[in-house]
Amino acid sequence: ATVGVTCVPFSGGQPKGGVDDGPVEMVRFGILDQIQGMGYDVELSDNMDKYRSMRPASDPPVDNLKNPRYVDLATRRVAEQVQAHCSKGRIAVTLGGDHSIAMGTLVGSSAVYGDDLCVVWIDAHADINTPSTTESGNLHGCPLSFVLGLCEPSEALSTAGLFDWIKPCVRKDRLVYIGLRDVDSGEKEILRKHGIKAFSMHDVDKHGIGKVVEMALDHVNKDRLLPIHMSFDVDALDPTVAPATGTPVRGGLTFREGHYICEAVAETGCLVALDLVEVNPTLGDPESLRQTVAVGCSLVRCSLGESLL
Ligand code: DIR
Ligand code: MN
Ligand code: MN
Ligand code: MN
Repeated sequence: ATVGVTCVPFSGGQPKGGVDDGPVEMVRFGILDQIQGMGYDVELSDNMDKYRSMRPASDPPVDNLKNPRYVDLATRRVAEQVQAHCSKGRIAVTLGGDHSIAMGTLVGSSAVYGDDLCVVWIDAHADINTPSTTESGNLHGCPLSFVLGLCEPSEALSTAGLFDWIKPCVRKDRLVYIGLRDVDSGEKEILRKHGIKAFSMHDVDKHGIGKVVEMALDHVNKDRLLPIHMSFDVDALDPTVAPATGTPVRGGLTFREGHYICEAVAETGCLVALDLVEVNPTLGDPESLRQTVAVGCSLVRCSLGESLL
């Protein structure tokens, strides 16, 4: 089997620099050799430096959204690169970068797998703000509203010609969350209104991770036959496990709980795309950095089946 890796050194979806160095550090840590060492062929998307040079000279907010042109350009490129991998039957692994890049990864994978695509979103946050509900204006808090088609029409965005290439491409009943613990009130309303299934840290405490993952997969993929796109924000893990990330929230997944999710998804044999995002090597001391990069790489390997016997 072949893994198609796309490195996305991109930080335009949120205000902190450094998250664009996440993929660089993961590659330096040896993730590509590690995947190859597991017996996969690895195909690397070309020219990752292009992402850095895509930043427009002028990019004022539109509808409160920050860096909208930069995010539009970068995510559109991500979509092309992920679609190219998926259409060749490769498992598309995308290393971020902030979570806004999931607009691109989901457009890319769904272009190939269509309505069948199941999305398993592992995060402390719901990332489902719309351009009208977002308080921060950071697009890494918004990717799901775009791909689910939940954004209200915006004259400002359409006049600027932004994000008009993103059509609703993920079904609401094929999205499930694990790890939530910091959800904005506007987002809670969206989850309720659309009946989107979410397992918070409360549910993990209550049922245990084994049961939660089983219920989550039952919800989106009862017979374990549909293709799965897992989008893993490293801030889903507890900050003691993954400290080097932009918006850490206490009370997260343990090292084992995070790995269990990846192992269980690997066990289905249905994984077609994986995002590993929000590793920010510039936040914290050298040991926090090493620990976070190492855990990010380890989650990728486990999702590809490293711990299966
Ligand atoms: C918040 C934080 N809901 C926002 N989101 C984060 O800015 O929309 N996502 N940190 O990862
Ligand atoms: Mn998050
Ligand atoms: Mn356009
Ligand atoms: Mn996120």
